[in-house]
Formats: sequence, C-alpha cells, structure tokens
Amino acid sequence: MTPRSRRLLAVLTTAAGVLLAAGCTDTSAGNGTDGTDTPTSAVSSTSAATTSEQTTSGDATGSPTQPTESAQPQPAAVTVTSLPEDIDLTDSRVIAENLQVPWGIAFLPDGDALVTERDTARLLRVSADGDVTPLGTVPGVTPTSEGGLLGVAVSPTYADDETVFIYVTTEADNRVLSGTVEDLVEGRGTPVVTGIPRGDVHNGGRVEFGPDEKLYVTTGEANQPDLAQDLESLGGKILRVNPDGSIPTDNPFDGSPVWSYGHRNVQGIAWDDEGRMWETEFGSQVWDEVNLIEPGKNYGWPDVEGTGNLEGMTNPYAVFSTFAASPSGVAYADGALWLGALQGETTWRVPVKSEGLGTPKAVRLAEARTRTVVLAPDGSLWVTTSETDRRATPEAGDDRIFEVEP
Ligand SMILES: [Ca+2]
Repeated sequence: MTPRSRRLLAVLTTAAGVLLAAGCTDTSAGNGTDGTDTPTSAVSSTSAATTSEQTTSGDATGSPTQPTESAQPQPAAVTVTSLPEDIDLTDSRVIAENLQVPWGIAFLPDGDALVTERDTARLLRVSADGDVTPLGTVPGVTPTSEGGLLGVAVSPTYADDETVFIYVTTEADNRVLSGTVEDLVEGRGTPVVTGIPRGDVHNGGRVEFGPDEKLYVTTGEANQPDLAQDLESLGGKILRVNPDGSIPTDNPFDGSPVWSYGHRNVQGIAWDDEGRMWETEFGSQVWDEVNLIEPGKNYGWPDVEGTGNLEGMTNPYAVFSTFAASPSGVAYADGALWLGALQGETTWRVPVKSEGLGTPKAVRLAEARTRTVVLAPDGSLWVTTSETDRRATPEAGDDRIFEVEP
C-alpha cells in the first residue's frame, strides 16, 4: 500500500468513526485547516481507497435538506466521498506565473484585475494579456499561517470613486480596509470592518459585493470554534455592511453586521442567476460544505460538521470529504458553482438548479491545488493555484493564474 492510500484509508476510517459517534465532531485544527497539512503530492490523484466516481447518497436529485420539526431522519445533502480515477486536464491559458500565494482577484471596469498576494501583501494589476504590474505593498499586514493580504473587491461605483476593498490580517485582528489603490499601499486605508478575530488558521478573508451592492465579508473562527456560535463575535460569520462600514437597517440582527453564523472558515461566496448566495466552507476532518446562505441562519459549527439535522441549524446542500475538496473560492458561471479545491488537484463543477444542487463533477483546471475561481468580465474563469503556501512543494513558475472557458 502506498503512503497515499494509507493516508486516505486513515481519513476514511476517521470519517466512519466520527459518523458512528453520532454527531461528535472534531473541533481541532487538524487536517481541516486551509487545505492540508501534508504536501499535495500525497493527495495528487486517486488511490485504491477511492475507486468509485463521486456518489450521491440520499436524495438522488440533490434536493436540499433543511432541519425540520420532524423526528424523521432527513436525507443527506449531495454527498461526494471520492475523486474519480482520471480527470482530464482542461484546456487553459496561463495568464501569469511566478506569483506568491495569489489569493484575491477583482476586476476593474477596464477588464484588468487586481490580485492580492497573501504573504508578500503585494497588490498587483494583471491584464488578460498577462501583464503583471506591482502596485505596491500594503503596510501593516502580518501574515499568519493562513492570514495575510486576502480578499479584494472593487466598488460597484469604481468609475466614480476608484474605491477598492481589501481584507487584511494585522497584528491585532482581521479587518477590511477601503481606499484607492494608492491609499491602500501608502497605509491610508479607511477601516470598514475591524475586530474580526485573527488566528494562525481559519481567517476567512473573502470580500464580495452582492447584487444588492452591499459588501459581504467571510470570516473564520480563528481556531476558536465557540466563536462561531457567539453573535457578539465577528468570527465564524458572514458579515454584511454598507460600503462605508455602517450596518444596513435590514440586517437580521439589529445593529450587527452578522448576516449568518455557525461557520468554521469561509473563503468562498457567489450569487446565482436567481440572486441566491452560495458559500463554500472548510470542514475539520470529515465534511466540507456548500451552503445556501440566508440571513440570520445558523449553519451549525461547531455543533455539527456536514449534515446534522439539529433543530435551529441549517444543513448544507452539498458535502465533500475533505480530502476530495477543501474548497476555498467559488464562482458561479454557466449554471454551476465552480469550487477551487486545495486538495485533490481538482475544481468541482456543481450544477445549480432552482430546487438545489445537482451532481458535482470533478474538473482539472490545473495540475495543482486551486485556491480562487472568479468569473471574468468576458465570461471566462480565472483560477489561481496555491502551491507556494507552504502546504505543497512548488515547482518552477508557481504560482499561476489560468484562464479557462466554463
Ligand atoms: Ca455547517
């Protein structure tokens, strides 16, 4: 048996043990940190331990299963427990290479992208033609194992205000800053949200404008699981604020930026054609999740990982064994969610239907761990690799941004 199959068997055994323990979850950082604590070569393809295509258990249509008052067991969400044996490499074009942990991407009105580098705290301008222009380094960023310069968003009214939003890990907290690019790299960013718990791991970090032009911010529980259930803490939440940081009057909790809670570590959000907000979330040892986010709802962590059917807690629409996904960013394109995956060298394409999610398909957009997937203005997907983040063995040219057609 290869080391890889031994490891996968160990993971499967752990999964079975946890499931048999009827809801007991392992709340340690463990393997469920941002990706994996082993080099990607250990999980670069399938093994004898996972011989089948991904399976869909329970409701074959992938309908959602939300907690109800009923005592009847609920069917599981769309469930993926393995990687296919062979996944063809998708045709792609390299846009940029030799980057250091590219993390966030946001497009400017002219089609160029702003790209963040997590550990260097550099802000880059990247054109579709592959021109990479360093714009400066954001001062005050204090990278941790998973923290640093993370998400970036461009104001919906950028043409008028030239405002950019970034999510940064400082010595004291995680926070969202706004300003022009020049403001941000010269240390004059305006605090928009402060006091998000920071940790060595589980720092969240995505910032995105919704269709309602509110700013959504995804956080992690900073490896303090109880924070996820504490409505007074900004850890383990999805936050919703006005661009100036004030609290929208229609938020679910009066005077609070909290939009949803009970999250472990969220690094991906995207909206579908119907305006519904989907979220990707790292599991601890067993189940990564895809959730439909609705205001005020409790998504369960740390009481439940995956589908728990606990009263007052909302089940995911899809779950993936952590070794098969570990999803960071997510994009919506061509009627599907595209999940960047830090394990398995895959991107998962998950069809979105009006009633829920369809059967996920593993797609290989790069022979690498993928971090961020975003929809570009021209309808293509930009995908970042994450081989230089100390969880893998980088090769010459890492890390890269690829362009693919959805
Ligand atoms: Ca959950």
